[in-house]
Amino acid sequence: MEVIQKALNEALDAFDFGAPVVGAIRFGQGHINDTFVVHTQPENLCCRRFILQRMSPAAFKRPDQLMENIISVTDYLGREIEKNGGDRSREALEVLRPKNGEPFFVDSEGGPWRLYPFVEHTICYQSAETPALFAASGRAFGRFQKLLRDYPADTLYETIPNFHNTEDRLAKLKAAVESDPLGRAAECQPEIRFMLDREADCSVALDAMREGKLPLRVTHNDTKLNNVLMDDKTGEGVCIIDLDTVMPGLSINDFGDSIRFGANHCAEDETDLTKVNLDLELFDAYTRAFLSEAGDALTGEEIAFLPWGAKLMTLECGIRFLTDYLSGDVYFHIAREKHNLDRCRTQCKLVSDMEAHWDELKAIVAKYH
Ligand code: ADP
Ligand code: GN1
Ligand code: MG
Repeated sequence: MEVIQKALNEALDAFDFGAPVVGAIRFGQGHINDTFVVHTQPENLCCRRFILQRMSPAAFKRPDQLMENIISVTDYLGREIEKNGGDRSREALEVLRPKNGEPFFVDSEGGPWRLYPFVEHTICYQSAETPALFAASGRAFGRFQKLLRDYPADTLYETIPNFHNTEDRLAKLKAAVESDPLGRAAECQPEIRFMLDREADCSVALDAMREGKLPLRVTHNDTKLNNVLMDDKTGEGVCIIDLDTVMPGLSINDFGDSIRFGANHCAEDETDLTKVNLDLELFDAYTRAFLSEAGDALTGEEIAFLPWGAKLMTLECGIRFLTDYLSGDVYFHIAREKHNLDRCRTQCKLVSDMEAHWDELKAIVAKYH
């Protein structure tokens, strides 16, 4: 935190908050950006809050392109939401420009900062406490996909090239094992073997895409439960956030990443693997809810591939955590030693569970097809 205090102060100066700033503190549990909640105190009014974020330089090489994507997508979503009678100020993110009128601010160290209004009266859950809550997130992500159905995909920049290219992710793991810069590979042999044993799986969705069975669509690509804000009274999904990776992708990956993170009762970094289990009731609730919104926009083949989305997003995320551990934790934020290795292990356990329940996953999807 101290390291970026100076940059944070510069960013606080760069934006017009419309009232005196009374504090800025670290916020949320994202693994990528540096996120702060800014409190302001307008005269005679309640405190107004904002989300100020330094976009991760490790993840995003072209913040200019990234912000162009986000501004354009949020404008589009806002218009669609309005057309459907919704409240765009609550249901779509709004980019607030710095005083210089640019889409984002660059601090003296080169760090890119952006500002959003804080979406109030919402809760950001870190785990799916009930099937009803998980279903609400499924409807929200399904609706998001539906709303962007006609968005011109070819106008979007690829903010992280090969983001969900699982073959490429495995190749990067192999390279990290080979170079092993910190000598960590020896202790990760079971996890490395687990990934290598599933090399053929890494091509399943990509092959289907290359064969024309799975179309490229505008997708979110990071559909964790904590990337949707839920209404604190009704429990319904209000606003999809974390739009850094909205770009052309596969619908099954948006479905799958939600399942990876949410269809269990443990944290992503749980160290007691006996607690890490796929919950079929949660899988069922999410599948039904996601398809109730996105179903009409998807082809039968895409729907049939949904279990693969779940397994591949989980496998791929495990591969990414392991690669980052071997590389010295340069990408995902960590809070303790071996954090990325712990995260990798939960993903392996969930993949094994999905394999053990494969026929049930297919049957649940078929039920709602
Ligand atoms: P990361 O890429 O690091 O995950 P996010 O954009 O997801 O960054 O933001 C991190 C966290 O900040 C979110 O999980 C959520 O808790 C909170 N957050 C982000 N944007 C908003 C917003 N506009 N209103 C309220 N909370 C937000
Ligand atoms: C990151 O940004 P956040 O914390 O919502 C990551 C996802 C991973 C996830 C694992 C841009 O998501 O791809 O699946 O961590 N986002 C990026 O928890 O790499
Ligand atoms: Mg996030």
